[in-house]
Amino acid sequence: NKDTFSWEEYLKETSSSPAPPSCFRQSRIPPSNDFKMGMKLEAHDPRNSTSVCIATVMGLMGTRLRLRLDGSDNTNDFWRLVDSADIQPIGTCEKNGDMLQPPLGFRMNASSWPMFLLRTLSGAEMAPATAFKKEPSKPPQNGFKSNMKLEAVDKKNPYLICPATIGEVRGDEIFVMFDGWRGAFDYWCKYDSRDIFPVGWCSLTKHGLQPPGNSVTLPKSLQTPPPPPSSSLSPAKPTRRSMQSPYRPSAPLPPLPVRKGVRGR
Ligand code: MLZ
Repeated sequence: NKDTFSWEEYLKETSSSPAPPSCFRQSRIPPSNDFKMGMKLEAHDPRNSTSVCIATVMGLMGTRLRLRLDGSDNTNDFWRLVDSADIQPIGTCEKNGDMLQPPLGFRMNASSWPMFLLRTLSGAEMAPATAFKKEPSKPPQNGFKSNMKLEAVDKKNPYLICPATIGEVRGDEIFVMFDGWRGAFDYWCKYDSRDIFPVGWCSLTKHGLQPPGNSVTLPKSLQTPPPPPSSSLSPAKPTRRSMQSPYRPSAPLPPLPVRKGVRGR
């Protein structure tokens, strides 16, 4: 079937190999997703990670949850794995002697937070403790090598997981290049990022996998090398580069079949 992406064919087509599963901070056997729509839980505010907020499950995809902080608007949804250390059952914060915080950008007056919290939690369906899975430990070292293939979250479109290639390795960081998108979505991240997965993860967890983009492939000699990792002070920013290829075939390849669909953004 020409319209469905197959890693097996693609790896052959690009004469490349997948990064070994042991390189990733992911369970070898993906955890089950036992959450349900509408369930409430505690989550660290992605925009203010020291504060713990109430979140509602707005969607489920594979082993990931689409979350919205209660009291925030609908434009700041974020995704977390069911075995993320960023989420916990309701009551955890209080048990630790902490207080639940309004999200950054709480849409009401701060003085209405205690009452809002009370109302939010009364009668709410709380995600059971058994749905939260233990976060896997970090692999002991960065085992990635350039040109290895993987599946990675597109940070600009975080509902998407896409085929990607390791572009460069520097210390604890890796450069993730999205196949067929000319660098527009590439980023540096730590080797133990929870946003990267071994080849086959999406298929195993029944998460959609976006097929590679259809941008042209340039020979390595014409490609711009990736920029160095950003300093540890600022979060890794995706960097736009004009011309580069997501993969380096051993010989020039015919162009990939053009897939219809929306591009850019
Ligand atoms: N903005 C595009 C999505 C591009 C995703 C690329 N992923 C590497 C769209 O709206 O379809």
